[in-house]
Amino acid sequence: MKRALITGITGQDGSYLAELLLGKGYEVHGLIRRSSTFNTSRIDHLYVDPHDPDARLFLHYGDLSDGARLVTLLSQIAPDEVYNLGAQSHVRVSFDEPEHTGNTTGMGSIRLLEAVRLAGIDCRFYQASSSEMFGATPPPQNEDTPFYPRSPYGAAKVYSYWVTKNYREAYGLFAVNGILFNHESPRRGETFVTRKITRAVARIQAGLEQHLFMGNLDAVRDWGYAPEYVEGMWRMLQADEPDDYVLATGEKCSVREFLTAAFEHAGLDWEKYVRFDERYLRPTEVDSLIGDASKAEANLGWKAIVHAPELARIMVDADVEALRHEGKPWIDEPKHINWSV
Ligand code: NAP
Ligand code: G4F
Repeated sequence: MKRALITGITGQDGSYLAELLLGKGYEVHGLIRRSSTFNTSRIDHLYVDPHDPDARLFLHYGDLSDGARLVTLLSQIAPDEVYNLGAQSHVRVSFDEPEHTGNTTGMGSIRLLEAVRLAGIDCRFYQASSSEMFGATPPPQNEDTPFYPRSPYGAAKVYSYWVTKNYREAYGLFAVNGILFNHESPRRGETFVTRKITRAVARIQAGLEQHLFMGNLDAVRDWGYAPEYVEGMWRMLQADEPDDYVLATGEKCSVREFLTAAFEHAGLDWEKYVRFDERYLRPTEVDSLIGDASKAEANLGWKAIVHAPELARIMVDADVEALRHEGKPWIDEPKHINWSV
């Protein structure tokens, strides 16, 4: 049985990746942060009491700011695969908390890499790199595109990208960077723009809210569907050689277009409800991210299936359903990914 360690297991991607790996028969270990309230809602459905002999998901308290704890955990767990998904992942928040973002999103990665090295284990390492690293460099962006980060978050991810590459070259570690463009789902955090929109659509339709306050509607992103992207992460670690890969749909969509698709799906005209609020602007914006994932398609057989308009419909349906059930928004999430491509 293969053993994996996931940092950020309580996040959007961590929860889908844990599902994927458990489905493949892995023993999965997750790093979780101690918090005064429960923070495991995205993985509660996967949890089995560790006393149960069939339990294959194990959670460990820890933090990417605590290097000694990471060394202890790596030594004890001795995973075959490490997925570093933990981060302060919100770009706008990184302008408010630049030092904290640098400490977790940047330094957290080298602490984990160093823990792998000090523990002396033989494992493969995935680093959650980001299209945000391309920042001001115009699209289309691929693995050869120069980085020009436009936020403390983007700069911290560039640091993590390079130390991952450095540990590959310096120590022969099977370490890869997945340079992922925006990917969303009904489990997306409520303050990222897609989920903020689809949640508002459901609440406006139900008569619970009248307005949605937004920032820059002209920004262009390449939005894909998160469950497909965690499959790509796994494929990167199964390759014969370690390498860095872009994952993206290759299709552009502005925030305004996503708004239109989401509101139209609920039979609403967004212009009646959306208001501008400058607090959602960023000191420096990333205007346009559109990825070229042809290397991943050629080498890993990975290709995005769900594109932005369908993604908007999936997310609106899930948020409408969540209001009905007053529970988790992914109860009836469609299982329609076809991995034959
Ligand atoms: P997310 O939902 O915000 O999840 C972030 C995870 O990191 C959460 O589990 C969070 O724990 C954990 N975390 C935060 N600070 C930590 C710390 N100091 N120590 C340990 N864990 C910590 O993010 P996501 O969308 O799943 O993204 C996963 C990774 O991919 C992130 O590194 C993100 O930057 C990167 N990425 C995401 C996208 C995207 O479009 N989603 C694109 C490119 C790259 P709590 O639950 O306790 O907060
Ligand atoms: O949803 P967003 O906050 O995502 P952003 O900044 O693109 O970052 C996400 O994708 C990155 C990959 O490229 C990840 F690395 C990162 O961790 C995160 O997952 O904002 C998208 C766009 C921005 O241009 C923003 O200015 O939407 C614009 N926007 C307009 N109004 C808004 C809003 N963003 C948010 N969060 N809230 C608004 O009201």
